Amino acid sequence: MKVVSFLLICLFIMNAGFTTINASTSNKSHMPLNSAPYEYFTYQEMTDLFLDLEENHSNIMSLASIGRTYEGRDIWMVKLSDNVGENEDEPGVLLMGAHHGNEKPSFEVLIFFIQYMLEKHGMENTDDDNDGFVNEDPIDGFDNDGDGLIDEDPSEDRVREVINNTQIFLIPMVNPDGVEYGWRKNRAPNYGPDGKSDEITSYGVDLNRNYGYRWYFTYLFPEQYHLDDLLNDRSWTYRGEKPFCENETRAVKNFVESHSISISLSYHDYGEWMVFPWMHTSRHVPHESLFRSIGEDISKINKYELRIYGQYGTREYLIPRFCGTPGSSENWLYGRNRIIAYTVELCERRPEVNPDKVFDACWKHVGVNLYICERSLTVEEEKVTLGRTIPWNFRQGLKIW
Ligand SMILES: [Ca+2]
Ligand SMILES: [Ca+2]
Ligand SMILES: [Ca+2]
Ligand SMILES: [Ca+2]
Ligand SMILES: [Zn+2]
Repeated sequence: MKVVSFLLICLFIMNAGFTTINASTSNKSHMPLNSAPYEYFTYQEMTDLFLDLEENHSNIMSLASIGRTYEGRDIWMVKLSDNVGENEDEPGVLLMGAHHGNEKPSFEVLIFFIQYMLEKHGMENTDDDNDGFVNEDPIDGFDNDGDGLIDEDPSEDRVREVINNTQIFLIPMVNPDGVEYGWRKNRAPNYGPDGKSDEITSYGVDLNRNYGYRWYFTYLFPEQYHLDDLLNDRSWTYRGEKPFCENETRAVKNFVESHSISISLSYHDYGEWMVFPWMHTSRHVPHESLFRSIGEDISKINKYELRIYGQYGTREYLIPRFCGTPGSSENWLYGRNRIIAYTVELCERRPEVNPDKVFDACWKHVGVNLYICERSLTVEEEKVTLGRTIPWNFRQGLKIW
């Protein structure tokens, strides 16, 4: 049902976008009174869709389970690329959603993106807005042709080029148990904070605190990291007994370590802002200029604020500026694997139920995802040339590689 309606949705967004674009930044109104709340995919609907899409697009899409959750759900990974069955010498992009199960737009944008890519890959270049020009206004947040409409005629060739030249890996629901249960953490039982209790004391680990990078650093500054919460199995940010003790984070770890990834986005909601490492200290990352350059480019497309942890006057502070998120995926992706990794917080509120707002986030992030795929073609080289603007030594911080 959702597949069939995809084109209609596209048309709807575009039409909605055209009339409201100028007002949208200042428009504080919520959902129109008569509009039904947005219906997000369920895990089962997403699974059925992916099985269906794989069958119909097996040349450029493959579906694999990278692991199972505590409740036995497969953690699906979708790959989009030409020669999809082979591991080609093309840059890899990793897009993840729903580390937190109650952040539904984070998987919705990825499901939307997958459908968009498969649909457009097989299409001739099309004059989407019927103005006699073809592909004159790509999804980049700007009115490229000055006709008052934004992003109304994106390029089908662009989709083909991205699919032909990169390998896109998507894990839309890292935490399907949490999605189904409708909460932040996963659903594995806890036996006390250190696993030593005889009885179940609570359920769930915050998966975006369970990645194993600078895990023990938090003990140096317990108050700044809200260590009590990280260690309390009943809290929303409980990080688990040890790094990668959860099926979901281990599945991502094994996947990343067996694939070549250059850039990664992890979608969350909410707030309409983005961050990049470090997440455990306000000190600058070695590749800060590269992180800023890509982050600022993304910001032009989605108009989200790029927040910079280390930017705190002219001094560098060891402790985080605003609490930080030790154990987050970005910290480990960059710290251990040198992947240029961001968190993107979608939407203005949670839950976002206004269909216009959800569609708007989906549409913008088609542009963002296409952009980072394109940027992945040069990023390994940029890591060397633009790379380490900050000298890396013990005075600057702890040695990481
Ligand atoms: Ca077009
Ligand atoms: Ca056109
Ligand atoms: Ca335009
Ligand atoms: Ca545009
Ligand atoms: Zn989140």
